[in-house]
Amino acid sequence: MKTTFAEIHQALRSANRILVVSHARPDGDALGSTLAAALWLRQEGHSVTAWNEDGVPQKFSYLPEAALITKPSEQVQEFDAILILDTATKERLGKKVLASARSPLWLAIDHHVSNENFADQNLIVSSSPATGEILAEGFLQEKITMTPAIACNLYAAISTDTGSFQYSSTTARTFEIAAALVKAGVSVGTFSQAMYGSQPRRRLELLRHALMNAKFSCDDRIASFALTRKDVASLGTLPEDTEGIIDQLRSVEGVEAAIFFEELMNNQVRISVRAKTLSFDASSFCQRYGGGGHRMAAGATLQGSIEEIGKKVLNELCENLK
Ligand SMILES: [Mn+2]
Repeated sequence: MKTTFAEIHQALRSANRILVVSHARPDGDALGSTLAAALWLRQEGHSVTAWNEDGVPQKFSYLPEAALITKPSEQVQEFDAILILDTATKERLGKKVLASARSPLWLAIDHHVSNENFADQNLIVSSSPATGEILAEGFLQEKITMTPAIACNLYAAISTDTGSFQYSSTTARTFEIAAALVKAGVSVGTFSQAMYGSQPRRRLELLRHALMNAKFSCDDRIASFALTRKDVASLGTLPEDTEGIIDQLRSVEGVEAAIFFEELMNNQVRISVRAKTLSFDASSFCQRYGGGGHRMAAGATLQGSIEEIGKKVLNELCENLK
């Protein structure tokens, strides 16, 4: 069922125990939205639990009240409602979350165009650049008090999912909402420094490796980079380090699509695909491999060796660009 923010707010009023969750391998939008929603519901007097399958990666420890998010409990836990944020499919919540969370009422707020509307009530705004923006819009409509902690989490959600307000999904409304968040207490300079100016050196080593090994194909319209499990071991890379590396490849003049191949266990390869212009749709390209995401940023997981998948996907991507 489709719904509005006001209806979700209404449905949550009678719920005492509420679980707020988002997708596994969380990004800034997933975590910022989870924390903003958890803080909002706590301030309305609910008993709030916030989980993420993978907890909070260290690089997101700058988010105010980040410690509110824990990994799911081992035992099954009953809730009156589950609020799911930024998550296109049920499976993306992760196995442990799905095994432990029980509730008669599932509510979802998301902006993925590939969202499967799997909850009982679904507020999906695919034109929105971030789930954090849909939440902020709802908070403004419903006159919900935004504390500085709530505002910072929403600002981080929007800033990270728009590539610092650069992607074409960024609208005048995005800046109006950002302005409202700054008025509510975000210190732009200090907070941006925490978000983008405090990378571990380990990540720079990965970037160095990526730039040394970048490949250009399809008449230099595609830039790609592969990371093997051997590379991960020698560089000491953590899963959270890889995000954003691909954007360096996309930023090269003439490149229309960038792709990152990451070797996983069990002969699987994860691909992350980025588009530069609206003429190539990364989400529909990834859907042919069972993945999805957004027009400009999408991903999928494939079965096979990294060499074999690299060749196949690069060929099909080049075909797609023509
Ligand atoms: Mn998002």
